[in-house]
Amino acid sequence: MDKKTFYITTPIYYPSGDPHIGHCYTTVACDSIARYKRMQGYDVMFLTGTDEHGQKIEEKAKEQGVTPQQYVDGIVAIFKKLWSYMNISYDRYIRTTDDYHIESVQKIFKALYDKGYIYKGKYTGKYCTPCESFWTESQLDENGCCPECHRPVVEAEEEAYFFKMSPFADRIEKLLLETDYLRPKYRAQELVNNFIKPGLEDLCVSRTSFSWGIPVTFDEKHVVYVWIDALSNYITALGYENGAYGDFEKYWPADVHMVAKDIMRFHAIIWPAMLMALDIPLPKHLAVHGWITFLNKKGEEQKMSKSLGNVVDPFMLGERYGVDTIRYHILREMALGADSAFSNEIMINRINSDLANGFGNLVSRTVAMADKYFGGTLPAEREEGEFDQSLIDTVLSVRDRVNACIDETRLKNALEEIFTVVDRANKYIDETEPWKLGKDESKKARLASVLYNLLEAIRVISTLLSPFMPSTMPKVWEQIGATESDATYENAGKFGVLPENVTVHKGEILFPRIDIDKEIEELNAIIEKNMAKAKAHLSESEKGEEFAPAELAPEIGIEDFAKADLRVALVKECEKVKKSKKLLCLQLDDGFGGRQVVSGIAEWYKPEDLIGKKIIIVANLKPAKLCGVESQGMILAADTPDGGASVVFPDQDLPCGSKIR
Ligand code: ME8
Repeated sequence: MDKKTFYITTPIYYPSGDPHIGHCYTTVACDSIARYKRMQGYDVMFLTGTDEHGQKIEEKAKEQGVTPQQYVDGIVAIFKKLWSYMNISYDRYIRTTDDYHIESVQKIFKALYDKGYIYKGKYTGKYCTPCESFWTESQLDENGCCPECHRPVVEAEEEAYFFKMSPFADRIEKLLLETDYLRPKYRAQELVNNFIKPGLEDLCVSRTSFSWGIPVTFDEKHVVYVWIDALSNYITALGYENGAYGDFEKYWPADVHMVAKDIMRFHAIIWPAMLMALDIPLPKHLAVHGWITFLNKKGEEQKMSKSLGNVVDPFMLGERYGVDTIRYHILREMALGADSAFSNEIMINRINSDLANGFGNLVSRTVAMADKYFGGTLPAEREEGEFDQSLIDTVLSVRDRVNACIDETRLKNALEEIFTVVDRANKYIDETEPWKLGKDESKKARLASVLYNLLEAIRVISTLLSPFMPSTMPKVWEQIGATESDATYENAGKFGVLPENVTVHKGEILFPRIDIDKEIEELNAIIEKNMAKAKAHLSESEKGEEFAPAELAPEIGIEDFAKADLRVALVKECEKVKKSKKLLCLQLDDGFGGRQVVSGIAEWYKPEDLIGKKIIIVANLKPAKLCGVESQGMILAADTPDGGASVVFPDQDLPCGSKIR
């Protein structure tokens, strides 16, 4: 018989900045469920990816003088590096710039149009005439002006396609209120009251004011706008309406979509409406979690934000405490649906109490005693005693209790259940006092039973913990003398799996205890430094815009740096690129016969500021077209605190073509 399937997805993240601990939460949560389901024998499809189109990406790329594709490629590489660092076992990674996704979205858009669910209308919004950009109310700056140039905006209209939502209102209301699609359920009523009762508004699904998107096939000046592109990923990644994969029949409907509350509405209302319109079965569950917020020293909860300098960097945490420890901590702290405050104190206390003193200590004490009293190998003689059955009962019931939590996406509770066995086993040590038994030759059989029962408890605990902490648990198995085949899901429901004369192996301390005062001092110093930096930039900035240095890119070797060929060049001519407020086109003497480079610095430099100056270029960059003009390279400029750019000039007159290393 075919294996049962299980399909789980994270949101596809915007590659508009470096990923942080918030992105890690959803991804680690889905990874743990995916691993658990694989352990249970399911054929799992775990999907994650990136949502790469839109005006914001187009703008950022322009600012940096690169193409949108080059821009997203750079950030996607960081996302993938983080996922590999965090041990994320995704089965597929979708990028909305992948050809097969584009093909499917175009077909989906056309199908909805042909069915009469998409129609052409007019989009009304706030328009900045000088920037030629539409903005939503929430994107405007604090004075209600354009967030880019800070000049007043006007109400304006643009032609756009809309998706008709009203035909699906009744079915969606039933889905939310009468099924267990939405988790936690208590959020359903607020969605119905806020969005369905007042009448479902049609959704704008195309734009003409920017071009970095999937073209509408039957009306090429339009690109598909945000949600039809993004939400479709869950089916296009399986091969819906494309030939790249043939997994739609096998895995759809999805078992779990997991998202944070910011995008709950889109997944609870718009996504079901789209699927209903396409006659596709609905996903089984939408699990919504809250925000990881940052708890500052005054005990106030803050949104994590780059400009406040309080973004928690998962690479830094992983290096200090270990990736599995961080995985455990974020999952253990957040209840489904609720926010969870991140603070260094909470994290270190949690690591010390649960991992160092709780589980780590259980393993090291048990293994050390087996080593000390029996030279590592338990004898065959046994003597049952008081407290054994109570421990065994707790061990034997835990798997079902964890299963129930996993099936309801309650990972915090799943970990709590596993730790009831850790606590029970530690209590069993206090009750049976093996150190006393060890001193009495006549109690050796009893001691062997006690240690065997403890090793069995650890085997079951570590098996059930392995989806959450995948790299540490094999080390536990090594220490307690278990093989991978002892540590299976099936065996997690049994007691007495290890051989009676099992041999333990003393090993490294799994979770070293952290000196909380010293550690907090160090971490607070890091955070204060970040905050001070962010603040200093704030006061420097004339416009009152917030600034914090961009996060460091991942480390590279000298050989990677050497691939970039940087040269000195002279600006001979320079002019603005027509139809663009941001781009300058420079004619350069590069020492090799000349070249043309386009750069997104027109807001800060007039052509005459640059003509006659020596600058530095990346000379071996693949040519790219910006606003239709070919650019053969890129000029070096630094970010300024107010969000501008400052061109780098050599401090002496160097010949054109001089190499920079
Ligand atoms: O919304 N705490 O992408 P996005 C917890 N592209 N989770 C957090 C978090 C925090 N502080 N910050 C981010 C988008 N997340 C769209 C989605 S899906 C078809 C399209 C996580 O990059 C959380 O999962 O803004 C949230 O839903 C997601 O990142 C938003 O990611």
